[in-house]
Amino acid sequence: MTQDELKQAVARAAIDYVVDGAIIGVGTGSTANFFIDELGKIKHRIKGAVASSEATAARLKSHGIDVLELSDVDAMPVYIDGADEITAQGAMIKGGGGALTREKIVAAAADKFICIADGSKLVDVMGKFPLPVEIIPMAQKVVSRKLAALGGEPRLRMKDGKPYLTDNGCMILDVVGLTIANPAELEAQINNIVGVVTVGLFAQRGANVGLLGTVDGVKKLE
Ligand code: ABF
Repeated sequence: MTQDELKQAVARAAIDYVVDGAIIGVGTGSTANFFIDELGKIKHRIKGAVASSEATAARLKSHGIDVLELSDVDAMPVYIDGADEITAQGAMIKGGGGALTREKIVAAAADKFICIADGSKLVDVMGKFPLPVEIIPMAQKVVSRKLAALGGEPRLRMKDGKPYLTDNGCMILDVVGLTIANPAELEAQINNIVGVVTVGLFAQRGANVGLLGTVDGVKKLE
């Protein structure tokens, strides 16, 4: 099976976690896109969705799914999203797609986080994937120094020869060379660096359920 077929399989499996009549939190990335396409087939069963990025909002709307503002939503049973790395305990590195801040906000508002990923995302120890850290642009140098002091090499994410800017108008430092033995501790440390908006470690609040696409079928972490 191709990686896309594995992503499609977990996207289909995630439909089982959709609560009828509810508002669904929806993530960002290629796996989340497959989920949105599946959600479009059963849009009559849901009240609407909260998007974690402008790209996800656009894709939801293209399927005729009502996109609601998080500030207009009281309850959200599930948030469904991908990850760049995930451990057996449900801790994740997210943000490869640049949407980590809104993903973390929408995930925090949901009762359950269902992570959908192809099996290659499962790791024993996170850090091989560069850790995204969203920052206030003026803080680039001061935050970079603090991240280097934590043992990583921060690299400013670029796009078309200019600093990449998130939906929030912020920059991203991708930190390479980390071996993240204690994800929750590192998440707290980086959260405390002045100028950091969001760190792409989802460990203090990780996934409640992980659905992993493998050649042997969809495996469930929980
Ligand atoms: C998103 O899913 C991001 O946080 C993460 O980078 C991305 C993974 O992308 P893909 O599903 O395309 O592998 O939630």
